[in-house]
Amino acid sequence: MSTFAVKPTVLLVAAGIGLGAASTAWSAESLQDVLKRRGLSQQDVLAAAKTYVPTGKRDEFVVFSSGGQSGQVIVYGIPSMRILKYIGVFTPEPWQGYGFDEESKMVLRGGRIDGRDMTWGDTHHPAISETNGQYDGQFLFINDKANPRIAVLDLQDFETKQIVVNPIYKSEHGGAFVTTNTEYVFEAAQYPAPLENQKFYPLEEMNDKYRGGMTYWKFDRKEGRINVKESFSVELPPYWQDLSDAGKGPSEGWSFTNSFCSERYVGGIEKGRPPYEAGCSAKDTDYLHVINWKKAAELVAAGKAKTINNHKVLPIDVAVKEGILFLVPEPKSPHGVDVTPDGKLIIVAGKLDTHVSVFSFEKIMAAIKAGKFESKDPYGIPIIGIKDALDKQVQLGLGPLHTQYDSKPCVAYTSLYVDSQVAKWDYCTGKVLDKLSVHYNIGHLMTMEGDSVSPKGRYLVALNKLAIDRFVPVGPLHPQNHQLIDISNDKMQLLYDMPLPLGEPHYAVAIEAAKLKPGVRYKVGTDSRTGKLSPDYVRAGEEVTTKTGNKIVVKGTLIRSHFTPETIEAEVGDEITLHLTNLERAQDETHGFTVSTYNVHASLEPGKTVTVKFKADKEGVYPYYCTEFCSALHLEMMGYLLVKPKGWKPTKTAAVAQAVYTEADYKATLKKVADTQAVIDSVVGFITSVNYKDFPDVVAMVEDATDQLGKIPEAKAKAEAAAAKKDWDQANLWAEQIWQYQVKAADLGLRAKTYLEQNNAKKVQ
Ligand code: CUK
Ligand code: CUA
Repeated sequence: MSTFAVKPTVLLVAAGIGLGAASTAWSAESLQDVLKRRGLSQQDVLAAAKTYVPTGKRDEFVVFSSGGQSGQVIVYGIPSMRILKYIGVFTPEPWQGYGFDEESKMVLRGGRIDGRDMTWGDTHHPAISETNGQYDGQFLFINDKANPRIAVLDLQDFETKQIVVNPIYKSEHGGAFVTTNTEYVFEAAQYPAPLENQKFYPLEEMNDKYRGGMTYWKFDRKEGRINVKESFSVELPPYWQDLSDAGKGPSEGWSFTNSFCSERYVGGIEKGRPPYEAGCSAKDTDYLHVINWKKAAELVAAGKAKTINNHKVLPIDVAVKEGILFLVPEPKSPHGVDVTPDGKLIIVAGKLDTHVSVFSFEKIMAAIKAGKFESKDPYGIPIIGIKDALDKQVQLGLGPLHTQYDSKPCVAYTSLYVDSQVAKWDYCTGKVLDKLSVHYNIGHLMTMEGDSVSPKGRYLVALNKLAIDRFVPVGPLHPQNHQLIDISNDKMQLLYDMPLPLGEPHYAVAIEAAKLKPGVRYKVGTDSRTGKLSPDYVRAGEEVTTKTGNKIVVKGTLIRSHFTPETIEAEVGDEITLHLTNLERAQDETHGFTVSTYNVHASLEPGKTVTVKFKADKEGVYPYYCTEFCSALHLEMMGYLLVKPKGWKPTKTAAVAQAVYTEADYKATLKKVADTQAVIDSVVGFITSVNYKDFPDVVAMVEDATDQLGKIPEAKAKAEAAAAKKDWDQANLWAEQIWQYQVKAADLGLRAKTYLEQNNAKKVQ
C-alpha cells in the first residue's frame, strides 16, 4: 500500500529517471574474468553466443513440442530454448482455466470416451497446418496415443478448440500428419483390436477379427475444425501401424505408413509363450503401407465404405480391388517414415537394422502400373518387391529411428537410438557426412520446418529419452532432455541442453517465428473456444444478477481493479452461473477468477467472456478474487459469495461499518487527484505529440485509459453531491475512487509512453 501513498509525481520520476543511475557503481568483470571464474572454454562461449537472446530480442523459431504424458503442448523458442507456454490440450490446465470454466469443459468433453472424462493423455506428434506443403502457422494438430484422440489448436490464440475421438481404434500412433494443403489430418492405429466398439473377440481370433487402420480427418479450414462426418478410415490388417507421412509434390495424394509386428504375433509370457518383443521382431521385414488417400476419399464419397460405429470405413477388399492400397517390405521393425522435401523418396529406418532404406516413389508407381507384385499378403493386398521399390540403403549405425531434412539439398539427419547419435548423411549419394553424440538415446529429432517442402536448416533439436548426468538431480524421475545442435556448418555443433519437465515429448515441430501472427486481445465478449461472441456477455453498466427458482445467473465484468458485482448472495443449494467479461483492451491485462473452495478458475484475457458454474452447496462466506496480479490494486480485486442458510433473514439493519473521514481528508484527496491529473496531462501531452496512432498496441492502451478516465465524471458527481450534504465519508471515498481511475489511466499512459519511446515514435505537429 505504502508505495501508492506517495505522490504520483514520484511514480513518474521513478519510471523515467531511475534507469540512468544503476550502471556506473561497479567495476565490471571482463569476459576473461568470467570465463576463468566459471571454467568456460572458447567453445562454450561460442555456443552461448549462438543461443543467447538478449533482453528485448526474440527467437527466430518457435517450437511446438509434444508434452507427452501431460497431454499438453510445450511451446519454446529457438535458439534461446526459453519456454514460452504450456498449452492445455487433452488434460485440464489450471492457469488457463482449461477444464475449470464451462467453455473449455465443452472442448474437453469432446474427448470423452464411453461416457468417461479422460483427464490424461499421451501426446506424441504435433503437426502445423500447411499450404502448398509449407507451414502456414494457422493451426496445430496433435494426437493422443493412449486414448485415441486428435486435437485442433488455433494458433491465433494458442488455444485448444476441438478434440475428436477416433471411433474405431483403441490406440493410435501414426498422427497427426497433414496433407499438403491440410485437406486431411491423418492418424494410423497402433495396437490392433476389434474395430467395433465394446466388442470382444479372443486373441486367438487376432487374424480375422482384429484390425488396424488409417483415419483421414477432413479439416475445414474456414471453420477451423475437423468435420467428423466427412472423415473416413481405410481398414488395414492387424499389423501394428506405426508412423506416417504425407506425400508431396509428385507423391501428393498418397500417404505412407510403416508398421511392425506384421507377424501378428500373440504373446503371453505368463502362459509360457515368448513375449511380444520376441515374437514381433522375428521376421526380417515388415510392411510399408502405401495408400492413395485422394482416391480413397472419392470411393468413400461414391458410397463404397461400410459404417462402423457411425464412421465410414473403406474395407480392405474394396481398397485392393480399386487399387489404392499396397504394401512394400521394409526391414526390420521399422519406426520412422519420412518423405523427402521434394516428395520423390520415402526414408524408412528399422530399429533393429543398421540401415536406412530409401524408397523411390517413382519405382513404386512403376511397379503398380506394370502390375508387378511379388505376392499378396493374407488379406489379398499386393506386395511390391523390395528391390522394385528401393532406391538405396545406407548403413548409418545402431537403432536408426527418425529422419529430418536440411535446407541444403539431399542432406538428411537420422536419429540413432542405440548409438545415442545423430547421423548426418546424403540421401542422393548415400554418403555419411558427420556424426554427433547426444545424451542419451535419442528418439525423434527435428530441424526447422524439417518435414515441410522447404526446410529451413540452421538448427536441429535432438529429443532424447534419457538425461543421465546432464542436470542437477531432482530425484529418480529425470527431466527430458532437448539438445540444440547447430547444423549450419559441415560439422554439427552441440549448443545447449534444455531440461523439459513435463512429460516425454516424442516429436516437435518448429516454425519461423515471423509466420505466427497471434492476436493480443479478443473482440469484447468473445467465447474463445467457439470463436464467436458469447450470448451472455455484457458491457460496462449492463451487469446484472438474476435469480429464477434456485438458479442464479450473474453477468458481470472485470476491469482494473474490480469485479462488478462485488457481492453475490445465494441460499444453500442454489446453482450459480457467472458469465464474466474482461473489458480491458490493453495488451497482457489478463484477470483471473476463482471462488474459494468451489474448484473453479477462469483466465480472462482482454476481451474474453468466460463462464463458471457451480452449486453453492455449503453455507458460508466465500471470497472470490482475481488470480492475476493485474494492477497495484490487484489484491483489492475481490468480492464475497454469501451462501446463506435456507430462510435466513437479516436481524440487523445497520449500515456496513465504514472508516470515518473528515472534510480535511476529502480536501487532501482532492489535492492528490489534482496532482495526478497534472501527471496524466503531461503523459497525454507526450502521447498526442507523436504518431501514437501508428502503434495498435498503444491505441489499445489509450482506449483503456480513456475508458478509465471516462468513469470519472460519475464518481465526481457523487463525491460532490455527498460533499454538499457534508457526508465526508461518501465524499472522500468517491474522491478516492476518482484517484483509482486516474492511477490506472496513468499506469497505462506511462506504459504507452515507454513503448513509444522504445519504438522511436515520431513527432507530429
Ligand atoms: S514415436 Cu516416440 S520416439 Cu511416438 Cu514418433 Cu518415435
Ligand atoms: Cu485483476 Cu488481479
